[in-house]
Amino acid sequence: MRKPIIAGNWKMNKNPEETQEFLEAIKGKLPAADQVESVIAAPAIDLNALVWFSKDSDLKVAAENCYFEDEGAFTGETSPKALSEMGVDYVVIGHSERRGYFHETDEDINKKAKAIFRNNMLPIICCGESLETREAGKQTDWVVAQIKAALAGLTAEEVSKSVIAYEPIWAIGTGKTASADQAQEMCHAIREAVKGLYNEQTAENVRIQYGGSVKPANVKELMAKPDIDGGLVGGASMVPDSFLALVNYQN
Ligand code: G2H
Repeated sequence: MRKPIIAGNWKMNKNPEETQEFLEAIKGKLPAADQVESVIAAPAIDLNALVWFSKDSDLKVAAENCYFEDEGAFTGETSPKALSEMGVDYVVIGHSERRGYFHETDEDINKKAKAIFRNNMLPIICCGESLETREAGKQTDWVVAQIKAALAGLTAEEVSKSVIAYEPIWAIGTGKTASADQAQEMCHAIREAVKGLYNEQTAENVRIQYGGSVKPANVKELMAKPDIDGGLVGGASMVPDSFLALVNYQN
């Protein structure tokens, strides 16, 4: 059985003080870690507070990005080695905002996935099509190609532990959620692609999230779908009560 994984993605929001206030508000209210994995992906400047909180709670911590080299003369980048040493669990890679605004390529994302495993963390690998691609009916080929490129050279064992987040670009921050059926259809296609690239067991193990305007009102319906194992949530993860409603969706 795959464990559900609900991850907040704060994007470029919250300073360390606001992070502390958020953590105070969710203290003692997260679901047990053996039921649901609760994760927050936060800006690098907030990670220290989250890691300290996570030591004594069921929260897991994600960075929103990292570089693919461990250290060196790369001004302004974040070292995956340093993230791992400070206690970060996951790194989100390939978010459509990084691909779009910062020109991240499939090759960069693949190198980052390898760097994350090399440093004993796990990737949350984002994929998703634009409205134009969906309207042309090419969404499945597009997303499968992104996944194939991101996973190139990873072992079955690594892919088994990975998280893939399907986020249709047209549903991000727009209030337009893909229907639960549309989300399920693509998450199933991703699992089938993993089966073709690796094997049945790897496909059964890999966890696939849906992202794009997930909120307390639609999380249950999405999570009821057989191939949706979690959510990557932006806007609705930034208010403590809303984040708590999402991670406690089973109650
Ligand atoms: C998609 C998502 C979080 P939102 O980017 O990754 O954001 O839930 O605000 O659509």
